[in-house]
Parts: sequence; C-alpha cells; structure tokens
Amino acid sequence: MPLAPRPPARSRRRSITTFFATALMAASVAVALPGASASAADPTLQQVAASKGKFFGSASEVSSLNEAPYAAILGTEFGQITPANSMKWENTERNQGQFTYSGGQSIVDFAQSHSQTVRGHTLVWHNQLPGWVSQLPASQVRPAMENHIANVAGHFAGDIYAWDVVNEAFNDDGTFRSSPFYNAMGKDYIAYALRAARAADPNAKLYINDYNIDGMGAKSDAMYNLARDLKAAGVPLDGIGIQGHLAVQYGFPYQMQQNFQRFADLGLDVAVTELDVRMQTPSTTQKLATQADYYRQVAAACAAVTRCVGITVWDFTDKYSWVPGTFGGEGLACPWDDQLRPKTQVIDAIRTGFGYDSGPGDTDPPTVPTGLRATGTTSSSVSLAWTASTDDTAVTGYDVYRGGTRVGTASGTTYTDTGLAASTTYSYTVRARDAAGNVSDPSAAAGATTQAGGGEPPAGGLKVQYKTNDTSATDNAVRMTLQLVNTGSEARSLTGVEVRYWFSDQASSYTTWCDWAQLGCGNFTHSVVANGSTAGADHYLRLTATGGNLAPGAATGEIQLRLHKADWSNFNESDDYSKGTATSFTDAPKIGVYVGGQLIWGTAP
Ligand code: 9MR
Repeated sequence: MPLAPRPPARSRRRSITTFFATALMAASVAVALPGASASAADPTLQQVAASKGKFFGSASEVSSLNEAPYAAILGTEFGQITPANSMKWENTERNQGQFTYSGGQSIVDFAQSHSQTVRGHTLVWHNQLPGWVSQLPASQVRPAMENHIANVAGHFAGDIYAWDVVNEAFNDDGTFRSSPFYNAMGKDYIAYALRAARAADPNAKLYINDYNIDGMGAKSDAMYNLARDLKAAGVPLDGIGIQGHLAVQYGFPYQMQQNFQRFADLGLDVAVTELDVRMQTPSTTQKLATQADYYRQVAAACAAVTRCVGITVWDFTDKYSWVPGTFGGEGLACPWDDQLRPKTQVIDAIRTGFGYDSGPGDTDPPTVPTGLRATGTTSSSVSLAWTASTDDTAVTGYDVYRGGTRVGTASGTTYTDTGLAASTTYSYTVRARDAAGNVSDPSAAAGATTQAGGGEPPAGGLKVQYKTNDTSATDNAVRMTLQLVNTGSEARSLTGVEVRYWFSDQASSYTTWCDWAQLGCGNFTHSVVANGSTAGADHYLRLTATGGNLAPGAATGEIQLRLHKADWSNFNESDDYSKGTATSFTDAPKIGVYVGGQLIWGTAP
C-alpha cells in the first residue's frame, strides 16, 4: 500500500527541535539512509520515545551488523540493542567452563559507538541451553548456573543497562515451567540467579522476562505474585520484561496499561522487551490497520506508565524476524519490511502512541466520507463501501460505526460487518482519520437489513458444541467439555479461533486448566477475561486455538476445561449465560466463536 507522505519539513520544524532538546538518550541525527525512506525531517523512534523519557530499541543478530543498510538503520533509529542470540548460554558457554564473548562483544561495541544501551539477554533459560547442563546431577546445577552468571554478567559488567536474568520461567497456566534449573532447585533458582547477577554486575538492572504476560491473565498474575514475593524477601529484582509477541488474530492483550502499572506499583521497572505483531499472510488492509493499532496501543501503554522504561522490537525488519520460522503461514510482524523499507503505517502509529504531535499545519481533519452504502448482505453480515475522503496530509484509515458504536476500522473504502442477527436492520456511519489522529465528522447514515436466517448454519463455517462434565453448580470449579465442528465445505485451520464461555462471578483472579484435549492441550491457550457488568456474563473463559486443522464436517473432539478462583472459593453457576445441561455434545449457541475478533457462531450476551 502507498506510504503516507509526511507533512512538509517547514511546518514541522518547531516540534522536531523540541525533540532534540528533550531527548534523554543521545541518538544520531537522522540522515538519508539506503533502504530507509522516512523523511530526514521525521524524528526517529528513539527521539520520539526519549521525549517521554523512554528508549526505543531493537534486537539484533551479530551477523546483521556487517550489512551496511541494516546497520545504518539500527544505528540511527534506535537507542538500545538486545543481542537476539549472541549472549545466550549456548553461545557463551557451549562447553562447561569455556566462555566465548565475541558475538556479544560486537553488539556492545556497535551500541557504544552509536551511543546506545545494551540489554543483556539472557542468563538463565531452558531454551538454547547446551546439553551438558541438563545432564548435570541435580546437586551441580546451582553451582554451574551461578558460575555461568558470574562469568557472563561479570565479563560484560558496566556495559549492560539491564539483564534478562531469568527468561520464561512460567507455563501459560501460571505454574512454574519444568527446566534443569527448576527441577534441581525448585523456584528458588530464580532468587539464586538474581543474587548471582547482582554480585557479578552491581549496576545492571535485573529483570525476569516472559511472554503472554502482556495483559492481565493467569500467567501475568503468576508473575505478579512471584515479583511481589521476591521483593518482599529482599531479592534483587529491578524490573519485569514483558516480551510482547502479539498477533492480530488473537486480539489486543487485556488491560495492558493496568498490567504494567501493577508491576510498577510493586516498585519495579517495566520494559517491553521483544515486541512484534504478526499476522497470517497474506496481509489485508484490515490486518495491517490492526497491526499498526496494536503497535500504537503498546507505545501508548508504555507512555502512560512512568516506570515503563522503553520498548524493544524483536528485530526491526521482517528480513530477520523469528516469526515465519516458528509460526507456519504467519509473518510481516516488524516495523520495517524484508527489503528494509519502513512500514510508515506502523512507524507513524508508534509515534502516535508516544504522543508525538505531528506539528502545526496538521490539525485539519479529513473530509467527511460520502456515498456510504451497503453493497451486500447475508443473514449475518453487511458489506459497506464509501467514497474516499481527502486530507491535507493523508487519510490513514476509517472508523466504522454501527448504531453509534465503533465496530471496526478499515484502511480502504470497504468493510464487512459480521456476526449480525438475521432479518435485522442496522444503521452505519463512517469517519475518516489522518496520521495526526484528526477525525472527520460522521458520514450520512446508511441502513441495511440482514437476510432471513432460514435455518442454515451461521456464516463462518464453525460451530461449538458443549456438554457439561460439572458434577456441582456450587462447588469451586466450573467445568465444561467443548468441541469445535467444521460446518463448511473446506478444510480450515483452527489457528486464531477463539471460543468464549460466558459466566458470572465477582472474583478478580482465576486459574484455568485444559485437563485433556483430543488434539492435545498444547494446541490451545486459555484464560479468563473480565467482560463488564453484563448479568450472567461479567467474565468469560477464553479458549484460543494455536494450531490444528479440521476437515469439512470434522470435529476437534473433546476439549476438557476447568477454572477455579484464585482463592479456591465456590462458584454459583446457576445464572451463568453459557452453562448448559446437555450430557452429550449439543450445539451451543450461547457459547461464542470468534475469528479475528468477529463473532461467527452463537449469540453474545
Ligand atoms: O530470535 C531468536 C531466534 O533467532 C532463536 O532461534 C530463538 C530460539 O528459541 O530465540 C529467538 O528469540 C527468543 C527470545 O530469546 C526469547 N523470547 C522468544 C524469542 C523468539 O523466539
């Protein structure tokens, strides 16, 4: 898609001067870069972040530093570097007692010559760990771990602003992950590692780092409890690393800013350490708009929390992203593409998230969209089209409203609203947005009536079936067995499919379990999401598929789920919206199925 032009340099000069004046971390002046077409007048991401007292960094492979166009961007746009692999155990102590620092040293040298800080990553992790560690007798794991930390953190002492001392200590349900360290020492290994790191490098900030703790949920609750306990015990812990590996198909993490704030309120720093936002390829204008919006929201969450110290992207270019090699069919996750061209939509969104004011001359909203019309309906969807707006800089997207509520965004001039009721009339309006966040007045409304249902399966080709395996509606567990069924005529991937089981309760913290699934519990993640104050549905259990395929007519088989309150007190399930009584699999229209945030099965409360 075309890159949005920036306002002329002349009209932006004052705010850019302000950026230079307020930058807290030194960064080179932007120059014309091979492969980077961002205007020289634009502030770099580091400058924008620094205007809020934060840094903006990137992970980097040591081999990439030799690539001049890559190095030019890395050295200019960013204020911080994390070695993607070169400080990991397998690269620093492949054989016991033999240490190698050359890769990490190259990153440090590059960073120092570009006035950048370095995040050390990572000292204690179950992954990229040489085999000899897991073969040690239990009694030798602690001395080996402490020796590794003493040497690696000791070697780089003074050159590292923060260490990811312990990485990925938790399973997704909040239990501790089995690892050579946990298996030998129990959870105390975390305190031992932090103390060893403090001794080796007294001035580095010491972090625990993990993924899927971006928003509130069982896993971030577990991290919160651990951090609180470590602080109470006087263990040297300075911050929580929130990796931030997001995906447009899974929705934005729940209450990210509040999650950052609760760690900050423990007296800890927070850093977004590995941000990327992937999507299933190929891209669409909708996916790209969602991706940019997620980047914006992360920057805004960090900007809003004083102790959020900065954001690091997990490499800045799709050329070196880990995503395609790990998630088949997914990619495009980084702010620069695989040709090292900046994705203006993403980069502008990050700037907007940090509150960058694009300057005088850009306070005019786009023109009001005209010609809004329904171009098609089904029993559950309405397709809309309108005539493009114009703007003094560029229109960056449109917000679509149904009955006054924003239901979606579009980068182009079409949108399909799904998950609607049959034979129902809806009223729509559309507003246009520009890069500075100016929004037009709403368009004239357009009405559309969905077609009659006729008893056909709902659009989307998936349904959920339920059977209860709950022996009591008043005990301390809510249990259900679900299965997804492909009602379409084509095979489909389950990746990104989300099921919502709505229930009512006032607890603030829950633990969820997948007890058994025919496809394997590893193909699903689960958590509890707060859902306002709707009677019978103020929370829902969210089940998300991360893999698996269904042939036409095929079903996943049983997915046995269970949830408890954090304090293990009893539920009263009698008014739970999604609870059923069937004891063999039955269609469950009060349980929702969502794809890309759109309801494709069931009726939401
Ligand atoms: O980007 C890293 C990739 O090159 C490695 O192959 C991979 C091995 O697990 O690790 C990647 O980085 C990970 C980071 O160290 C910890 N969080 C998840 C990152 C992506 O997998």
